[in-house]
Amino acid sequence: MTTHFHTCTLCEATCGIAVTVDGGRVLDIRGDEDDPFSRGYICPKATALADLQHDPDRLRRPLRRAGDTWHEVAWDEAFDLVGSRLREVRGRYGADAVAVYQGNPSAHNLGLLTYGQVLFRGLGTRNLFSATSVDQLPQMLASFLMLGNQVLLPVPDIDRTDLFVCLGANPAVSNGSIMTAPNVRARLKAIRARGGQVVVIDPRRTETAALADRHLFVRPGTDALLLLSIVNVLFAEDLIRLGRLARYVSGVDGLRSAAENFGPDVTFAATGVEPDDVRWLARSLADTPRAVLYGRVGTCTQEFGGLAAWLVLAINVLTGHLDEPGGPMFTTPAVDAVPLVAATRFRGSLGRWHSRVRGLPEFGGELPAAVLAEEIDTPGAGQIRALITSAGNPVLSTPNGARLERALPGLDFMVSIDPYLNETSRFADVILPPTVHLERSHYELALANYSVRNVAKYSPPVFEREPDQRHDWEICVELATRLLGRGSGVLAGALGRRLPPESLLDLWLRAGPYGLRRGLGGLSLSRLKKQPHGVDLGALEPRLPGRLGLRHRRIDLAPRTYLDDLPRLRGRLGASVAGLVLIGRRQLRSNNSWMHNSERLVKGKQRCTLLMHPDDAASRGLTDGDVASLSSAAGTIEVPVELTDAIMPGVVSLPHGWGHGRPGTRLGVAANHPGASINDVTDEHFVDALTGTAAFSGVPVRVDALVVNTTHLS
Ligand SMILES: Nc1nc2c(c(=O)[nH]1)N[C@H]1C(S)=C(S)[C@@H](COP(=O)(O)OP(=O)(O)OC[C@H]3O[C@@H](n4cnc5c(=O)[nH]c(N)nc54)[C@H](O)[C@@H]3O)O[C@H]1N2
Ligand SMILES: Nc1nc2c(c(=O)[nH]1)N[C@H]1C(S)=C(S)[C@@H](COP(=O)(O)OP(=O)(O)OC[C@H]3O[C@@H](n4cnc5c(=O)[nH]c(N)nc54)[C@H](O)[C@@H]3O)O[C@H]1N2
Ligand code: SF4
Ligand SMILES: [Mo]
Repeated sequence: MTTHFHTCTLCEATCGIAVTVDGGRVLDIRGDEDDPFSRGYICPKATALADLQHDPDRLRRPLRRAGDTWHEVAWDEAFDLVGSRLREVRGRYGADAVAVYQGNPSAHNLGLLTYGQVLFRGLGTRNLFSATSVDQLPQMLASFLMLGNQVLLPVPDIDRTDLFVCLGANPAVSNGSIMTAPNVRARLKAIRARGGQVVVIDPRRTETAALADRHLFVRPGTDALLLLSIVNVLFAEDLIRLGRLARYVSGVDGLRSAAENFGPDVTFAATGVEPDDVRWLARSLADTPRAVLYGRVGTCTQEFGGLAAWLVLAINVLTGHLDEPGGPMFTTPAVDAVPLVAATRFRGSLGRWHSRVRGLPEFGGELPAAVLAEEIDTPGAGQIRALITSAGNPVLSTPNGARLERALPGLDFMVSIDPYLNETSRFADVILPPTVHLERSHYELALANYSVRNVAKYSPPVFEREPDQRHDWEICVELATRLLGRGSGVLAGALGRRLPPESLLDLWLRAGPYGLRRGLGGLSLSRLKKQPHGVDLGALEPRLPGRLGLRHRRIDLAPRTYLDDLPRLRGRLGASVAGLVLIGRRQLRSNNSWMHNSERLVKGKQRCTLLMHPDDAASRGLTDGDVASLSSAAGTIEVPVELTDAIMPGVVSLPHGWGHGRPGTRLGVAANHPGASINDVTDEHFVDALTGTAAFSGVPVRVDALVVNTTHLS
């Protein structure tokens, strides 16, 4: 029996785990008490890593399709097949004919963040897609346009703040996002224990609201209006306090005039937030020395997500909180992404090209996932003919996944790099299954940049992989050598052989802020290996103006891109909202679309329910537990209704990532707890027109009692 220390990477909290192993099986997974950051905390999902490890449904060798059946093939055969078919498509139709979708787990995967990018970016396709455009894109755009670097994202200094205003996030359940903070519930409680306040602004009185001093309902999709009113009050009441960074701030007057006609009395009808509450919010943010306005996925994935993300950052600047203790701060990570991308195109870009069918803009080299289906199913020059999915399940995760599902069989070729035969990968011609968490080493390359303390941790694999298993990065290197032509393909191959991701990590650690430059005791991979619980590198420190970079030595409060989008927002003021709108929610025992094959996570009562206010239910003849039809412009699904007054009247909420009842998958447990996919109802045409980000919040829907009333639920 041995105990290994590793990291749970199912969500962004990245808790340290202690994994006890006996005879090749996980006996037990606990929180690692000696991890200086997570201190023994884990949520119920961590133990499900054992189910992932031992899941009989998990693929370990490549699968090749023959009609409706699959057979295992050797790796070389699979690589050669994928290589030749993709080369064929590229040869005939050009580089853009091969699309890529990179999903959420890529963010935690050292191999995908290194050699994955060599392959996917190296393909040179304009049809690059990822979870970014169904998630944090607006926040990255704000950092790019206002601070000059899309990866320079501020993190709430939650451990020192005295006012945490939480907009469109539910960290008590999501465990924090762009705020890596193990045991965020304890950190939220500590704010109140030290006399501070937590305020939640959300169309649902959430689990986070239950820990807060105040909760305010806001109508879905109207955050930008609410925020503009806060800006309006800050100027009207002379509450602007630029503080230390004043001389770097530009665009103050532009922002003042932008907010001029959006006073709290004007926006009230649309947002539902009382003018007095808006004034109270503005004054509290201005008058609390250590305060932060934190906006997350609910503010991004909506019709005005771009504007909302701009205004969140702008308000933090106007009130003098940016880069101050207790405010939104910047990390000093051991491997620092900011200088790594500062000189490159990864610094940020918007609209360098547009999607072929609908003309939505490129961002950071990618197109919005909302156009993926139409780019496949709309004939003509430039049509997508082949698709690579890597660590993504876009059939369940992207708006109108049902259309994508209908489009995928029309591809000439599809390959999925994924450990499961799931809702998306079942359409592939070849599935290349990588090793999973406990079979590989881990360093949190990306998310350590967004952590509430500076931390670094390296974990070796818990299990030795079987000889015929491949890591993600090895799969990517093999494909790169077959696809990227002589120059970069050979280079990728040579690099991969000589410099596995760990070696790159070592170089970056040594060159980083705690590396050898800081003297002989600096961080390196071998040093980290001697600290299996990780190292704490201290609290966040003020980093501006240094981090603004030489090309952008200012904080721009009024970028043209946003000012030009304001007329669209003004149009929203008068728009009447009749009927119901749909929002999403996350659940503690659920992790996006892919952990429902763990019995311990799905057991118990059905969780894929539609939350509805009792008044809305009564007027439709619905009672608790009834199955109703939920329909939108995009489609219709059937869902059980759960009544609660914790949701705003006129709003209904369904979690995402369900809908496992599809034929042809190999997910034995999930198939018994299928639920319905919210993304069969979300609408690929309902996006933030500025950024192309999917608008999952505020989708107009109808809910009707089913004629045949199935009152009993399994
Ligand atoms: N309606 C609605 N839709 C949403 C959201 C919402 O709030 N509402 N949220 C959006 C957000 S924020 C996100 S991030 C996306 C997430 O959606 P996706 O990007 O699709 O990611 P997941 O659903 O997590 O699916 C992960 C896939 O990767 C596979 N996988 C797991 N680990 C690995 C690995 O190490 N390597 C490889 N190669 N594969 C692996 C899994 O089997 C699974 O197929 O969903 C979005 N969709
Ligand atoms: N347990 C669990 N944890 C997760 C995940 C998971 O699937 N399960 N997914 C991970 C991922 S990929 C991500 S990106 C993070 C996301 O982490 P969070 O950003 O915390 O996301 P959610 O928990 O979805 O919270 C979004 C909140 O926005 C609210 N909301 C919806 N529409 C609006 C609106 O228009 N305005 C406002 N103000 N609020 C609105 C919703 O009611 C919800 O409470 O969570 C991560 N952690
Ligand atoms: S909060 Fe839960 S899922 Fe997230 S990293 Fe920690 S243990 Fe894993
Ligand atoms: Mo996400």
